[in-house]
Amino acid sequence: MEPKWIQLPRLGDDRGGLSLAEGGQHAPFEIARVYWIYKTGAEVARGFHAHKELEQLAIAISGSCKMLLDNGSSKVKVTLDDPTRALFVGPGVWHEMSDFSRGCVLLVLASQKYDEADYIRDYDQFLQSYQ
Ligand code: T46
Repeated sequence: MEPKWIQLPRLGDDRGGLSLAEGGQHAPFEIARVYWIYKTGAEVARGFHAHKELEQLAIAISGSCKMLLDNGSSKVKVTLDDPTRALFVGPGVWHEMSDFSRGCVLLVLASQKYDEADYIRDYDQFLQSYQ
């Protein structure tokens, strides 16, 4: 599968960087929730689920990590290491995050509030639905 990257505005100047994401413009959805993942050890892998409806943008605003994306037919592993570039993670995409650098902060903008019922956490069940 092809990863979908969204280039965010770079408004930095000689004082430092400044980037942004507006709902409905840079994010192709209205933003209902923002969360961030930090202090994850280099040996830790997390994710291991797909969402049924949730749309998300993931941005490594500090440091780097990798994300495996799997749509049931093909997989791709990408590196998030640029605070001006967002990865779109749509519904029906199994994702696994790994290789967190020291100090990595992964910011995620989500289209819906948290709902555990939207998660598919069993890989066989995911394949049954999306393969
Ligand atoms: C995703 C990837 C990229 C909440 O109660 N509210 C929330 O908004 C979130 C995000 C999580 N939680 C609870 C659910 C679990 O009991 O926090 C706990 C840890 O979440 P989880 O194990 O799902 O974390 P990750 O890193 O595996 O996955 C997270 C998001 O949950 C998920 O939607 O796509 O990051």
